[in-house]
Amino acid sequence: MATPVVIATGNAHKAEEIQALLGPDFACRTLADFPDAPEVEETARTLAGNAALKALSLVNWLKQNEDWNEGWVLADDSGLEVDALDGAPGVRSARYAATDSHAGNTPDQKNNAKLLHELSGQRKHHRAARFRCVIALARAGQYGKPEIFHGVCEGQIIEEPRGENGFGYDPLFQPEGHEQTFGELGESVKSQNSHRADALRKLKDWLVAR
Ligand code: ITT
Repeated sequence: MATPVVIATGNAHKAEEIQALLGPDFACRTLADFPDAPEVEETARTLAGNAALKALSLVNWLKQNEDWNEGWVLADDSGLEVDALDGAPGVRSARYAATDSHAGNTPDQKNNAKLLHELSGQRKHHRAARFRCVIALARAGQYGKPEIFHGVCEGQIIEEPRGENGFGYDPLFQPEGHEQTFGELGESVKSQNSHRADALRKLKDWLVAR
């Protein structure tokens, strides 16, 4: 029987990628299946801190409101790190274009436009960047510390968006070893090479080894 996993995300693209990467041995639900679960404010200073916050708050909510004790709760906090911008947008990737530091997520298009603006005039060799993904995995129904898995994908930021696939900064990110962006390359390449794939490979190895 497939292992139940509740993914603590409101980002449908991210959820789809995680479901595809985990494969048929895992039966995934997302926050879309629990519309009353509260939104978690991402107040931590690191991706790992925010991933743990999102996972543990959903464990608590599911236990108290749905009497949910089955399987795992998984949260992904991810972002883009650009060398020429001292690691920005980093932990603020989802709200990079916001002017108010407490504002919620800003649209991908605005975040991408701000990134290009900040990098204008920077030559190719100054546009090195990487996606990072941190996944927190907690046992449903238990309040213990979650297991943390890190994934990374190196690449560079191109000068104008290309491609319609994926989400977020994908049309601007050219992974190492490719001439096209994740926006152009599509799921089959992203599911092998991405920061999320890297973190989820480690998670699956950990589940098999325990
Ligand atoms: P949840 O917190 O509900 O999971 P979110 O979109 O707010 O969804 P994060 O706080 O982890 O997720 O922010 C991640 C942001 O980083 C995301 O909105 C994108 O802008 C960017 N990002 C992360 N992974 C990405 C990917 O695979 N491709 C493109 N952009 C990505």
